[in-house]
Amino acid sequence: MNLTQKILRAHLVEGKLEPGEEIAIKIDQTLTQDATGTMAYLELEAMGVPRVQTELSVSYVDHNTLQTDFRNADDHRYLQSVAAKYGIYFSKPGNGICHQLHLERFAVPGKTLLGSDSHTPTAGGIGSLAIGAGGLDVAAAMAGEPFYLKMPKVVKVYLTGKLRPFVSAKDVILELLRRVGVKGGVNKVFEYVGPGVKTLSVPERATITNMGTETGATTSIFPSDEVTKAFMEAQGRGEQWVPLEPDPDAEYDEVIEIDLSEVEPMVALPHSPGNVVPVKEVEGLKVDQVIVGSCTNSSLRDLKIVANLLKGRKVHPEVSMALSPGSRQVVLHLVETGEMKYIIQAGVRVLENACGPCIGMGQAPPTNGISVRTFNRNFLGRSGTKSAKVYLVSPETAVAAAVFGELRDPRELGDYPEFELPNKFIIDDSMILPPAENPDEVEIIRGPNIQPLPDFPPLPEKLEGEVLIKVGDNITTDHILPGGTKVLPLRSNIPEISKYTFSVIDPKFYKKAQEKGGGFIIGGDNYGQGSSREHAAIAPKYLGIKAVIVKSFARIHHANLINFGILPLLFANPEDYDKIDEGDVLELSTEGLEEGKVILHNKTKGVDIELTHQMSPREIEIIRKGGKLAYIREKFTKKGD
Ligand code: MIC
Ligand code: SF4
Repeated sequence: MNLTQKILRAHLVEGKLEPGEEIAIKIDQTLTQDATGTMAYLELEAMGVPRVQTELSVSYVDHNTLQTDFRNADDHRYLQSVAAKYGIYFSKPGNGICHQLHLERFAVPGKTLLGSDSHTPTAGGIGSLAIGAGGLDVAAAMAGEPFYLKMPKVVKVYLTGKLRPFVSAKDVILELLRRVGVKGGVNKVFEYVGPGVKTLSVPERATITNMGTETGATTSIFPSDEVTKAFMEAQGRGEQWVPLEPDPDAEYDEVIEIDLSEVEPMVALPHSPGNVVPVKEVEGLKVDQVIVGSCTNSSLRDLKIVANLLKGRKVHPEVSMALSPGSRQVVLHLVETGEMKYIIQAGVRVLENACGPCIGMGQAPPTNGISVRTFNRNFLGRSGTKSAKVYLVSPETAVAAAVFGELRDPRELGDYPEFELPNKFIIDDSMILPPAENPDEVEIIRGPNIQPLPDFPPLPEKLEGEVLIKVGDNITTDHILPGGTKVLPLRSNIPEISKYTFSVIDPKFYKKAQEKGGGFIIGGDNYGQGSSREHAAIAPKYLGIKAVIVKSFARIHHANLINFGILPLLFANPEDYDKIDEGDVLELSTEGLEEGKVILHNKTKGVDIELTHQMSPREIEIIRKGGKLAYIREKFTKKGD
């Protein structure tokens, strides 16, 4: 068996481990972050279980930390009180980014982790089977429900050789993205094996599994070996280490080979992480802004290289360089070794240990600005400036851009600095609060911006309405519902946040949806790629969207649509996409769902179009009930009878 099959087998609750089959697995650990967490905990409360049923659940606060008014702070207080009551660890704002922290302090090889954030696979760097999901699925896992997914294909990524100086893990995942694109990983797991594995440290492996998300993959995973053991010992968690590797004769569905010694410095061009070319091809591009950070590249390894490359150098006069470190542990080390001094001396703007600019919380680039970032996403408008162009690179290439004022091959910086990672990390968990010992005494604190989740009725037999928007391929959840300083604080208030639905593409969408009383969305391939934010399903649902009809879906968004009772339908013949325009009136009956065939009648054009779907019988049952909350409530009520 391969590694993925081994972990899945050990956690299998239902189904067969055959690609495409629906399986259910037991979840050992969960994580949430604040931007998806408030909704997830409102859902958990609605399920009526008194304490979480997992081995470990952690609630992190890292996204909404700007606190420009009461709303973020109210959410933090709500999250802290829910965590205390329900048996969840709470990581305070300022402690760091959820994925970096989970890797440092909690992730365990061989365990399953479900997180309400699409970059949960970061923990795959330590050998955990870590999957991103919508908040409702994570809430259900906390309540003890298994997690359902389509058994993915397992791709062997065979690594040989060793990275050369100035080429790092980010370049490896950019190279994979160059080869497979942003939908090349849908319903697949990338399992990294081969002699090259041992040349990569755990944080480097985590950079690769983190950004594997951008291929659409279910997750990515590395074996747990001596390197993993040393990392866990240095984190004071040696006793949690277990060895884990695929059997020597393990079988895989596909094979990709990467010779690490041949990887070049790479860059993802605007506006997709899949637009990858070697840095050499865009050399000389003038740069306005450089930012290092995000859950992809903010480990101690990454910031040490940044500090040592900046030593004795200055940020170019026409460049603004910022840094958002991954965790307090990382910063404490940089302070202790004096490396933080090189960063400050160079003229870097040091920010809080949080997601920050990665999700548009501050540091928006200037008009038409060129921004070079070590992040994982460069979707249109995500930086906060719609006319800006964001380029994704490694920490090494970011420093070169900051120093030269233009994109350059980082090897032009001269000698690659020597640096060492500590045998013992500085461990200070004082910003991680354990759950309350007397949960009954804890009162949950809700601010005025925290609105209960609206109730959605069961699916009607007949759906009729207008096409409110027709979009193309690779529409991201940032298109459907953006992040940023204005919208993110509304994550616990569906009526308010729904006003921003599709605002990046069509600012009139909200008004139109209101006037028409809802309707349909038409899209192309890979609809809903990117984030796990279930708000990209809840807000359209709230506005009366009945069905989304596309050529293909991204995994998490497909699940979120079902969870909130929006029909996810597919064109049986992709060319029928051309037979529908915005403004057309459509009509369909949901009778044929169980048979997998739905006939759509385009009343405006007078044509019938054949549709299909990828929902399992269980998912059809959920959608018929109006969503997963209603489905679970019913299940728990039955259990209680
Ligand atoms: C992102 O990187 O897009 C986010 C913000 O972390 C999201 C979660 C969210 O929208 O809250 C993700 O990746 O799932
Ligand atoms: Fe935070 Fe950015 Fe990572 Fe999302 S991708 S979890 S916003 S750092």
